[in-house]
Amino acid sequence: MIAAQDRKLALWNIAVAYIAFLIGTLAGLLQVFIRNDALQLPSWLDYYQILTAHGVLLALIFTTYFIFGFFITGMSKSLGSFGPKVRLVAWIGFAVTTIGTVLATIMIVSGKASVLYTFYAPLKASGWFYVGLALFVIGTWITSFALVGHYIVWRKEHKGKLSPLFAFMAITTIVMWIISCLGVVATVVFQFIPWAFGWVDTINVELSRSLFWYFGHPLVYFWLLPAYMAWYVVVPKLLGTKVFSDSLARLAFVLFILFSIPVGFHHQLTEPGISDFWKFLQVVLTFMVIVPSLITAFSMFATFEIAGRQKGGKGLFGWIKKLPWKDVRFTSIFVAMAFFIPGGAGGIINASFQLNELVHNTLWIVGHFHITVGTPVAMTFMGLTFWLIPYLTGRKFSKSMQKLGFIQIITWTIGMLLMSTSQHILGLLGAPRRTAYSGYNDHPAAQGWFEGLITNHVTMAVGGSILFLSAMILIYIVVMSMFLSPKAVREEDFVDFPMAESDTEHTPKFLENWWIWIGIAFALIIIAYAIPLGAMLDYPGSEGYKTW
Ligand code: HEM
Ligand SMILES: [Cu+2]
Repeated sequence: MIAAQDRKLALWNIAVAYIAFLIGTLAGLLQVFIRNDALQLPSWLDYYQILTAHGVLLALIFTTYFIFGFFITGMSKSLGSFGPKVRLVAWIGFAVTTIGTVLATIMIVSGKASVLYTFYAPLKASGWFYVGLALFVIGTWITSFALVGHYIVWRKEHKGKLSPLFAFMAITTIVMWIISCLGVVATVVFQFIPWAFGWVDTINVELSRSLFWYFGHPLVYFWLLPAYMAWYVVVPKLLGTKVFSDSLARLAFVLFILFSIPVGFHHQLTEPGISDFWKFLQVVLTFMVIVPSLITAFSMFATFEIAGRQKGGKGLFGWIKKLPWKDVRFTSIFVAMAFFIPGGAGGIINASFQLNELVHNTLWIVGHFHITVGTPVAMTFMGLTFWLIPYLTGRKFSKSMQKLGFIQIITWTIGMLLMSTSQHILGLLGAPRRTAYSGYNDHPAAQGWFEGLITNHVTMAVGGSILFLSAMILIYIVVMSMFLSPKAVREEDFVDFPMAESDTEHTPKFLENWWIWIGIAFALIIIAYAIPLGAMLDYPGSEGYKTW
């Protein structure tokens, strides 16, 4: 059991995450109904306001707070309890992040910032929305520094030793996060804030979008790497085995630092302000990320097979039957991984020059990120929640809770299959994303989109409702494990943090030499970005627009 003060810190982070999840999924439910012409909003509430809340609360707030809650717990468990300074800095980080979150949320809810979570210029929100965003990011940096500080203390006390795998992976993720946030901080502080408060008249749109996507792509890895940490470190323990290969795991993670940042242009393939050469270069670098992704897939299946065979699984696939399917902590993460197979393949499609033309800005993209962040990441976090909160509160995770956990996972799976499949198909047919319901003046082409078996309005509404039901079951589990479930008293009732052993005997030391990886990362960033961003500095600016 980790120190009580560290538990408190982690629990506060997780609590904020689930408040965001509650409001965010409610917004999602409304969206499904509005898009399908089944709900008309009152005049004071706007579709784009709700959609902004959904994107910000789920993709930014829920993920980030949950990730820090997980990191704080795992760092305290693997490196030992935090010292008073680390703890204080982590609380300051939490406070600053939360002030930013509250400020940005108030601006969205009061209708002053319906700019969607990408806040593309020249859409112009209240300046306080951007101040909220800046505080949010700076707050996460402060928490990150606390965790890095804790790690540095450990390294000093264990000279020449490799750090535990969990801590190494958390620090890798944080390094990537800090480098990538430089882009969003630059555009928010130097472009958006002066413009939104009226100190300057215009904004350089292409530059702001490029700085956003310099951050926006690694952002998806900031969500994904903590899920991978669970896959690498938690799953083997649930299977009763060790990490398949410590060096392979560390190699995959450092490759993510290198190849997740200099690739933002793959979100801007349709933009005229960037020449094809730079788009091409960044697309090539994008595809490099397939390497650590496949390393991860390989390690996972190797772990499954080894564990299944140790338990007596025979033949080519007999080991599959021996996996602990009745343990919701495992099954949830397995389903999450399964969703990532089509999710990852979709990512390769999106990043391809020509196919991007077909899917860009259509509902296909919405289908895509609901089977990447919306399920593989979110469901891994759900699978962690089942034991993480009881671990932190010292409460029981009873048999009936475990059953409820299964119902939650199954409903999320069904709801997401319905919703995301229909979104993928509708996108291919041509239906745009980020729109409230529009029949395009009853144009037959638009009407035809909704005639399919799973693309019709009823199926989609059912899918969205099942998802929301699932989200509410999860909220129930969270509230129970936080406040109401009986305290564990007997030894066997205590829920533990499943952290697998990892042999570092054969792991090369250079994998933990940060200067190498940070150095190469910056070299790649400069190669991919210096010239095209330099050219953008001369682009003319645009005045702001409020379209809502
Ligand atoms: C109850 C579950 C959910 C439902 C019913 C739902 C529904 C939707 C719908 C219908 C849209 C498309 C809106 C449009 O393009 O007009 C959307 C967008 C989006 N969703 Fe979800 N979603 C759910 C859960 C999630 C989760 C768990 C995440 C991430 C962790 C997520 C992240 C996003 C993001 C980032 C967008 C894009 C927002 C934008 O275009 O600015 N959603 N969601
Ligand atoms: Cu991307």
